[in-house]
Amino acid sequence: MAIKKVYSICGMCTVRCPIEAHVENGSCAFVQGNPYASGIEGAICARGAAGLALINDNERPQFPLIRVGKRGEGKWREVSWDEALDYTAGRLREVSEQHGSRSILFSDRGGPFRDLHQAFVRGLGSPNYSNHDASCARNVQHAALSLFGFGRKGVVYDLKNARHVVLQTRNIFEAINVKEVNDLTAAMEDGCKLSVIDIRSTVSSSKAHNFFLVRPGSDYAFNLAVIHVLLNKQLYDEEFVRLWMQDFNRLQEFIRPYTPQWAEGETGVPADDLVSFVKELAGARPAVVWHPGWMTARYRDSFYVSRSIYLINALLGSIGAKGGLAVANSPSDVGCKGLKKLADLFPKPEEKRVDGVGWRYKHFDAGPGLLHLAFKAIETEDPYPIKAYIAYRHDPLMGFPDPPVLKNTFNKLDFMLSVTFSWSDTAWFSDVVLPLSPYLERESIVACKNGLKPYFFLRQRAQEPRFDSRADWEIFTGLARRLGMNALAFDSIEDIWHYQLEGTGVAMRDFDATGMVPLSDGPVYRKVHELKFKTASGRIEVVSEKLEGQGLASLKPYEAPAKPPEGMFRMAFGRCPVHTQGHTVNNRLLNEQMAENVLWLNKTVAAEMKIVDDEEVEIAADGYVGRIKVMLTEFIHPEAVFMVHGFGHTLTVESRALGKGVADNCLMSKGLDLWDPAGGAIAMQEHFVTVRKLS
Ligand SMILES: Nc1nc2c(c(=O)[nH]1)N[C@H]1C(S)=C(S)[C@@H](COP(=O)(O)OP(=O)(O)OC[C@H]3O[C@@H](n4cnc5c(=O)[nH]c(N)nc54)[C@H](O)[C@@H]3O)O[C@H]1N2
Ligand SMILES: Nc1nc2c(c(=O)[nH]1)N[C@H]1C(S)=C(S)[C@@H](COP(=O)(O)OP(=O)(O)OC[C@H]3O[C@@H](n4cnc5c(=O)[nH]c(N)nc54)[C@H](O)[C@@H]3O)O[C@H]1N2
Ligand code: SF4
Ligand SMILES: [Mo]
Repeated sequence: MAIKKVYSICGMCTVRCPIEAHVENGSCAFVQGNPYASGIEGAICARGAAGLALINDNERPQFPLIRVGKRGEGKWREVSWDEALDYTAGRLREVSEQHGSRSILFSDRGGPFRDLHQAFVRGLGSPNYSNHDASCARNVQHAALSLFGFGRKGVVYDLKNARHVVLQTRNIFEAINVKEVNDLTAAMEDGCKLSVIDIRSTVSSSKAHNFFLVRPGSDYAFNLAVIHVLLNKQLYDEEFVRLWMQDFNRLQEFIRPYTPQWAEGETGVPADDLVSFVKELAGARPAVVWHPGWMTARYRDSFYVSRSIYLINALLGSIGAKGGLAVANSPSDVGCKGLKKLADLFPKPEEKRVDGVGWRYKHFDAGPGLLHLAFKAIETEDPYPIKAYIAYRHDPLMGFPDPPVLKNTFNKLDFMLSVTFSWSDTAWFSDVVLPLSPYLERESIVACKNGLKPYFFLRQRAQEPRFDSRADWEIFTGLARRLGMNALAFDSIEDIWHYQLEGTGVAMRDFDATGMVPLSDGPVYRKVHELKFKTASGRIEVVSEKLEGQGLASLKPYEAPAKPPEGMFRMAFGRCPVHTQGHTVNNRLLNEQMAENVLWLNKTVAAEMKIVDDEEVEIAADGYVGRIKVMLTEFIHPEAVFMVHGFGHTLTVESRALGKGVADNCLMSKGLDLWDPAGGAIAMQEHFVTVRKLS
């Protein structure tokens, strides 16, 4: 039988690896990584391989739905697309007329397809385009901005050429990005060293040359001591510092008290071990990647941890270096024209953002703002009311703390829409659910990946939708047409692609061979004196005017994390290799791999509590009580318990996920108010729980 190969982009997680889908008789039969993509070479992770189970899943929204019962009651009317889009457009128009277009809030997932959604929100006339990142990487983003003037994606982790990689709050071999895994594995085969700093052992730590098990929340102490050793023992890159570090003397002064001996008392890592580690790092510089972290919405000082990591990389001369945090090239950096932006179809709204970003909080990135502050504004109507909310590819009732409080907030809305390909608590709570075709059944706008070798890439439909679902471009152009946003009312995806590619010199047929169009012949590195920072001084700013202007410290003195109250544990969380957040738990293949989460508990502590391995216990915090099995290990810090995020589903429409395990975000009462004014993100690991033996 003839097999058709379709080059596309995985959508099982936010990484979006290039893939090759094999299609037989119009059905997708097999998926693998795109063999032509560097660092992928045919590879895919378990979740990517389970993409077929997603399209074959009958337990996902199959038709447009309009709520008939109370919010969250799960009573729906199945409607045609015409009715759903007419109804949605009508409700959005009503809100706009009554409260102004600014009263519509949209939350998205960051990434290469956001231009279409940003265009839609601009077309609506609202400044309130937001995303999930206040619950993910905002602290890293803001740390990069405060030091370099550009965001975290202004550099790439050149793992392939690194000689020493440090992972701190980053579990690369389980929280997967296929290219990163492959590049790091290849580098390690060539002698690259790996050091891991975590509160528990992971697959990453099991492969590491150095593993530091630190007290939860003490990372800043560890890093300050590293800087202390680098400076005190003159191990840093003097040329880089002379060229690029502004206010270096302020760092020298600040770091004096933070000796390795002092840090030992905070982190539990012996001072001598830390000193030898720093010497190893200095020996490998500048080909060092100390990863600044990804899911860093954890502590009140996570922003300063990320800042300290970037400073360490700078001291090692690894910013911009081959094998370090090399500069990510955009198309214009390699002499090409970038994609024409759909957002430019409409003027930028002049209205202030409802979350205060850009005016009340001048030090934050206005791009997607801070969603938890927009949620707060729904409640307070300060500075103005928000009356409609569109959750696109977003499940804040699982991805943000304290769902009961958030539901109350959502109850103040006149209209709530969810666009999604799987059920979620947020979709269940919405007024309209528009079923998105899963990625193998839809095409997306052309995407651009900045990097050492920037390229354009394309998501193409591998098969027709099994149900009455649609692609996002179909949904948003359909709404645009009904709302009189004519510029965005494209008739076909080809029209959108042609618009985007205008002036780039790239044609659609250029994607045929591999699904990707590289914009440079090979990787392009900058020499150290060619670096460019977008700060006022043009250098890396140890002291940030923007932070200081808001009354915030650039170099924050260390404050030890709170000790868990007697009989309680700090609630820690993270990922596992076979699930993506909460949205794959009901996937048949992945559910077979891991159906429920367990509670990691320190063995010695468990023995004192007479809890044995695999026993079911009660976990509770502030009125929320759950039951979960324990997994005992000596390799977790005794102050913490840990669980994989995304479990504890309660929707009856998801039979495989229903009632399995516990949802970590339910254990974070009042957590929406716990956020860092310097970094902007929510601090989700500042919560304590009790664990009780049942019998
Ligand atoms: N398989 C899989 N891969 C994914 C995802 C997924 O859902 N599944 N999601 C993607 C997304 S959106 C993201 S943001 C990334 C997240 O990627 P990561 O941030 O690497 O993933 P996490 O597992 O959240 O956290 C990493 C580690 O932080 C540790 N940790 C917790 N508290 C502390 C602490 O106080 N100090 C230190 N040093 N370590 C601590 C945890 O034990 C965990 O091992 O993964 C991406 N890749
Ligand atoms: N307590 C706690 N909270 C967390 C975390 C944690 O570890 N613990 N992790 C945080 C992190 S790192 C992140 S990134 C966020 C993630 O938070 P979310 O972005 O909300 O999580 P997802 O489950 O990836 O996606 C949400 C919904 O989008 C739908 N979806 C997935 N892909 C697509 C798509 O391509 N298009 C559309 N329209 N819909 C899609 C899914 O069906 C799912 O219902 O959560 C954060 N919140
Ligand atoms: S890391 Fe896995 S799930 Fe995520 S995009 Fe890549 S293949 Fe897909
Ligand atoms: Mo994330």
